[in-house]
Amino acid sequence: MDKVNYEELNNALLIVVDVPNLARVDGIEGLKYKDIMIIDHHPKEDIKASFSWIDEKKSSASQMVTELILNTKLKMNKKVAENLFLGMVSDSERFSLKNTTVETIATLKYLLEYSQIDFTSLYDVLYTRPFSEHKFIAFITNNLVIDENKLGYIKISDEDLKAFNVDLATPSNLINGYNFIEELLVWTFITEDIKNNQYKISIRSRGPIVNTIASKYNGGGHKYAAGARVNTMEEVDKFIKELSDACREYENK
Ligand SMILES: [Mn+2]
Repeated sequence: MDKVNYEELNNALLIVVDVPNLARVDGIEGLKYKDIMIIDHHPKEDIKASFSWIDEKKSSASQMVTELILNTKLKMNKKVAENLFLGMVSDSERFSLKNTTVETIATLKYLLEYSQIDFTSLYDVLYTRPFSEHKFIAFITNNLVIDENKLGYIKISDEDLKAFNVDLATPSNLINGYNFIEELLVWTFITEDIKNNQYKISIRSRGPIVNTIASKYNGGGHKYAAGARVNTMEEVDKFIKELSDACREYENK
């Protein structure tokens, strides 16, 4: 994000996009804001705002911002159009997630016609990666434990991250890649965050609702795509058991 000199700001309006908890809003330490506006497609959580546009039926906040611009006198330049395209593609996992609708595609068509951006070249930005990261994917695949309730989980240590030269954000960026595996109902990557002495958890589901479980472990998110953070391995194991139980209940229904 652009660096802002907060000292110069009086009565700032904080526009929060694509995140429902204040603790997860990046880069606002020291900012004195007078009011908040929300544009989001996550279920509402703790942020209090005078104006909220929250719509869980939208596939991405980028889709919402695109619609806002295209339906008002706001303008977008090429860079903005490119970023909105990338946001729409990545947040919907290339228009494959359940909240992708005909409206999403209509907005996309409108965006591409309006901006005339070279969109197929932009996939390079999203998907080109070093071979070491590909080897890390193989590591996850080889070490993912799948239990009798169709829960897949892996505990990734800081050493593992270092061995593959990837960072703490990498596992959560890769988790959608396990979306079409028959043997998995829910899968979770638990990554050691050595700096904060915590475990960062990403969760995806093809059945049970998981954000309610995540919310018990300092997290939240969408029904089928959520995240959490815990401090001890005991909590991690408790969390894994709870997810596994949810899988069993789902299968028994
Ligand atoms: Mn989003």
